[in-house]
Order: sequence, then structure tokens, then C-alpha cells
Amino acid sequence: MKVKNNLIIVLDLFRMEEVMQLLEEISGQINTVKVGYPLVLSEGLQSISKIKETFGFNIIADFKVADIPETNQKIAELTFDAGADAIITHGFVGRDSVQACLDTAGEHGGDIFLLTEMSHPGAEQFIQDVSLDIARMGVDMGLKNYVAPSTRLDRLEKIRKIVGDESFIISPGVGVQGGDPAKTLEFADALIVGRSIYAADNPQEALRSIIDGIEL
Ligand code: OMP
Repeated sequence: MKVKNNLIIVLDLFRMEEVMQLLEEISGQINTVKVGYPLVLSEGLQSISKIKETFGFNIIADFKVADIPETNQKIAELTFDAGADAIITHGFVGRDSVQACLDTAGEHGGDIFLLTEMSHPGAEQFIQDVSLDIARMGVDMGLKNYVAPSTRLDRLEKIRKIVGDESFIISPGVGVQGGDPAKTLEFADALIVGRSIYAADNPQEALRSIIDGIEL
């Protein structure tokens, strides 16, 4: 996936009107967005189709899929049918569950992003103990796309070492969660940015200042 300006814009809004207005404002600077439960549970899966039809952006569906393989397959099928290009999949559920998403993605010409360690403080409680093993499992499965946290650069660096320079890492947690955009890009390929842009008084300016900061 080629991500313009190394930025993936999060659309954790509840209303399509808000999403369309935001995207109209910033569409020149981006080509990739991440849609998750907040938008899809309020506006339906057709929100993905609508964004795809209107802007043609790459769409990463953040459903953090974490179920048995048969259910993962159904979730992935619906997601790709709606027009998503990739789906974020939890790794802790094990190889068979991840494989179900991968197989479904392959049938649709799509990708999966394997979620390794999460960015929030609670990630230290359980998932951190297994996150490097999750990354190793991804490598073993031949996966090329990963999600890893910008809030713990030491962990991000470790995950980068495991998945290698050829892999593509997208990183959430910059801005409001405390991660630094430029430092994160020393280890990650693209930033996932939410509230710093969609909740800004002037999203265009907020986006411009992030782009300026990472171009330094
Ligand atoms: P902001 O904190 O508003 O920039 O949004 C971050 C986005 O990334 C939200 O949509 C989160 O659900 C998502 N996210 C994390 O914040 N941490 C993670 O570890 C993983 C994700 C994700 O998979 O996208």
C-alpha cells in the first residue's frame, strides 16, 4: 500500500456528514483512511463503500478481528465486499484465526495488518507479554503488514527488528496518546492519526503541521 505523506487518517466519527466534510477539506494531502467500529456501527458498512466511491482512497478497516477462524472469515468477507482494501486482525487469537483473514483477503485482492502490541497503557497488562511472539508468528506466516505502537518506541523498534525492513508497519498513538510523529517514523512506515486531526479546530492546519513536522 502506498500511503501519501506517510499518514493514515482515522475516521472515528459517528456521522457520515462529518466524515465527508473532513475528507473534502483534507483530501488533497492524503490517500489512505482507517475506518473502525465508531463509524460502521453508527452508519453501517456502506460508509466504507461511500468513501471508496467518492474519494477512491485506500481503506483500512479496523475491526481488530479476534474470533474463531470461521467467524473471522465471515467478518473479513463482508468487509472486503464493502470495498475495504485491508483489515486489521488481532494476533493473540492464534495462527488459524489470522490465516482465515489472510485467505479471505487473498480472495479479494486485499491485505491484512497484523496487530502486535497495542498503544494504550493497558497493553502492558497482558498483550505486551506475547506481542513479540505475535510478530514472530506473522513473519512465520509470511505477513508483510503490521500495526505497532508509537507510544513505546523501544517496543516498536523491537517489533521492527523482528518483522524486518521489508515489512510495512503502521503506527497508532501519535499526538493525543503521546507518541511523537517524527521519532515514530524512524521505525514505522506510516502514522495512524485520529483525534489530532478529526477533533482539531482546523483539521487542514493540523494536518499541515504534522506533515511539516515529519518532513524536517
Ligand atoms: P487517536 O488516538 O485519536 O490518534 O486514534 C488512534 C486510532 O488508532 C484509534 O482508531 C484506535 O482505535 C487505533 N489504535 C490505537 O490507538 N492503538 C492500537 O494499538 C491499535 C489501533 C489500531 O489498530 O488502529
